Amino acid sequence: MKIITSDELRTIFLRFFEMRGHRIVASASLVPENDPTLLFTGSGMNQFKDEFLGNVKDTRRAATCQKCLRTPDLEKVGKTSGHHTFFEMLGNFSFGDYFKKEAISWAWEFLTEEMAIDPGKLWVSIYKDDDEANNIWKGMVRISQERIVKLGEKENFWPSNAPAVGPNGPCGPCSEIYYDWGREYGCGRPTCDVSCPCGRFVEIWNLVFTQFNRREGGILDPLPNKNIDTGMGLERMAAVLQGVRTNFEIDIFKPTINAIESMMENPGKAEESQQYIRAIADHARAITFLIGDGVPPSNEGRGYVERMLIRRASRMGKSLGIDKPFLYKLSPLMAKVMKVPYPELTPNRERISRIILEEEERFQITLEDGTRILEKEIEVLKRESKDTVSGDLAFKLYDTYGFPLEITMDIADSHGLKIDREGFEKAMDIQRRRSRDESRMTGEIFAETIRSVVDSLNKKTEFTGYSEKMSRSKVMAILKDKRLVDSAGEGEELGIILDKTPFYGESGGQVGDSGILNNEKAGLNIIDTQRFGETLVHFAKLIKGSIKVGDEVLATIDGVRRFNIARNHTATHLLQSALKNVLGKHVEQSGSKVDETSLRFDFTHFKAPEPEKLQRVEEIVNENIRNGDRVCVDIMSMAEAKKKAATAIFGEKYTDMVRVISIKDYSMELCGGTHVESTGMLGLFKIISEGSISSGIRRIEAITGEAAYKWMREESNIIRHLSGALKVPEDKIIQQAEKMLSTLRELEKEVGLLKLKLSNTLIDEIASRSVIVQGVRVIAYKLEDQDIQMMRVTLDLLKEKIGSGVIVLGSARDGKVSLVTGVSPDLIEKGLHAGNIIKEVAKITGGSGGGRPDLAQAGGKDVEKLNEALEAVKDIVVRR
Ligand code: ALA
Repeated sequence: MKIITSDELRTIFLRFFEMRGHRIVASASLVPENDPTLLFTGSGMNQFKDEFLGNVKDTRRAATCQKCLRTPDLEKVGKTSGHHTFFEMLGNFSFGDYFKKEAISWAWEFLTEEMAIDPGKLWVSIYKDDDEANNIWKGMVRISQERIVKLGEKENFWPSNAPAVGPNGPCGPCSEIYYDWGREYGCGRPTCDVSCPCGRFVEIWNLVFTQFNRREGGILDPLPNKNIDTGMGLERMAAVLQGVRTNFEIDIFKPTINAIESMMENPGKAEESQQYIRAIADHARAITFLIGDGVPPSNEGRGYVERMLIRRASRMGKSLGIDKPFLYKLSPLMAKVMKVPYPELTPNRERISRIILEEEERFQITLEDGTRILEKEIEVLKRESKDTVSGDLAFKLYDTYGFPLEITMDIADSHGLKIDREGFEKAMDIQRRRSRDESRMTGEIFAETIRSVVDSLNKKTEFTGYSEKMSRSKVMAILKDKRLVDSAGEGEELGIILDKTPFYGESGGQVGDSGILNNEKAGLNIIDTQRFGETLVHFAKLIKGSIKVGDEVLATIDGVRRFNIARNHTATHLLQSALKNVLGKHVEQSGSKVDETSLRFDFTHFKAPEPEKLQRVEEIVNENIRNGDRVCVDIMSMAEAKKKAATAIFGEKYTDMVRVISIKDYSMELCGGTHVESTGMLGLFKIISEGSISSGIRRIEAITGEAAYKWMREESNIIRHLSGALKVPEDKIIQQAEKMLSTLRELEKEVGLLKLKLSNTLIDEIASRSVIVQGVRVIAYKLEDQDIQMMRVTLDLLKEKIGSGVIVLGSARDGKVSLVTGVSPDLIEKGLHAGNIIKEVAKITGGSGGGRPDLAQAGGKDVEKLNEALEAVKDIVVRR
């Protein structure tokens, strides 16, 4: 067997299948295209959904090396020889073309001839009922029957257990190929075979024979087109070919592992350290690729997984004695190792590294505080012989110190303790509610009590508001002051629960509806509607009459407000699609707020979008509005939604029905909100702000409909006024403003020059006129025809020049006297006061004034008396 590098392995694999009529297709992004429901691309077949379903027919055979990311085995990463988060999957695919015979014999040929693996080292497993595969392995390939292990649908069906538990859709039996490291590496038990987890056998290739379509009830219909989907773990195969026992010793990981060890002060060989080093190497690679594929760290979805990986690796680094940020140094290394298959990483390596560093720094700060708190608590728990960290503490660490639950779990785990997950979830729930209730008059205590009361009622409210603005409803419960009451009277503030209602309860970023409830006896204003599980509570004020449980009421929403909310909600869908279109597929919603006045949309993106791009986004949304596209609402199963949305029908099981909002071919979102029927109803869409709200997350605020129109009108009013004020036509405003600004700049320059001139000549001249009276330098000087501003400037310059002294400047202008006085700090200490001095001086000119000890100014009437007044300054200073 020859030693083969990972780069060679990829190339040889793809060539091998290219020679056999396969189209070589590039790896898809880790972020599944057009599929909001699937977190990451987790296998080679994800990108071929249309081909598998027979919707696209131009490719019959394909081969890929696919970047994959899976997190269910996160805990195992580093602890075993062959688990990863990020990994590469080599695969060959047949879409209604060749089937088992070719798939099996080519796999065998590739392994034993192309890779020259000793056939005596290979074992296979097949699905227990798959005689066809058994015959091919035995009859064609000529493997002895003892090396063909028959297993059940857990191991040898893909997706695993599909016949019994689903998901519905294409699936099939599979056959796995194992490499046998030898008896000496195993458990030694006589029963040890490919299904034994002892490590002797490693699964290197999974051949899936996608031949059934599963229907409800586990019925397997044969597919008209039989497909082949295979997946070979590149790292595992490379380990076999490079003769190393763990994936972390192959060429891809060596440089990273060495780099981590070189950062450690004592790179011992302890098993735990080794596990951490391996996990760090794994995570460093995953985050490098994730950021490369456009996923910045964040608090939701993909970004959250990434943040968790960074924090996990960061913390492990700390356990290894690496105290400073270090992960960011590993990503350029990874870019280098992977530059042949993924050249796109190279130009991005600095940027990726910077994002990681920023995240590491942020985490370092919180980690120290949080760990200290947790470890203290763990000490207490141990002393008390308890084994569970409370949910409240886990939540506090999450909320205040930014600890993902996984990290708290890891730390607790390393002390042999558990976490009260339920308690954590509960605390989390309360927090969500609290932040939502913040703005409500009722406040948090009321809100929390409402929740417990509502929960105890166990009454679901039917929501009729998708199609109706009004419904005849029955009062099921009335809440008053945190309690259930049977009836209520005029003026009271209440929570009303109805059997059915058109009022939308706040959720999915959309605010709750307002409106009225009434009947012959009563009238209630509904200020807000909130959702507590499946119960809707109307926050009401009883305006007239009285109400009791069992009453019939007419529930009517504020239709105009709802319409405006719907406009803004539909606008967020248009905005999301336009953002993806203009900025790229990495754009992912990370929050939104929709009410009747505006909408807010938070999304993942690294940098400020260029103004032209933002303008393009706005343009596209407005184009969609002008086209008056229909907004379609469909209810379907999650599986169907996934199928429509994209590649993700495999892997997970969903039974829930979901609501899908789609607009033509450009927008499809799972959404429970209320929308307009046609994009045209938005009228107009205007972005009013864009900015960053945290690293990698941007926020757009926008308005629609009348608000957008009014905003535009206001803008044009401003422009009209400006045009009037600047006395130029509207299209010349910018030019004129620029001209004025440049004039202003010139004037400022001139003023500066003048000041300079003053300081050079006049200031010297005035200072030379100073006299010393009783050790105090005094200047009393008349300036010719100066305004007060200029006098103040002169005073400042004089102060600077003489340092210690009393200065009085006077000037006559337009028949009036102006005076300014300054006293230096040392003389203030001796009791001199500018305000008092100027009062006396001003009096002589028939005026008055005053001010602070250091600076004062005054006015006088008698211009003739100015000289006399200035003459008096010396005496005044002496007297003081
Ligand atoms: N899709 C198959 C797997 O992921 C090949 O194992």
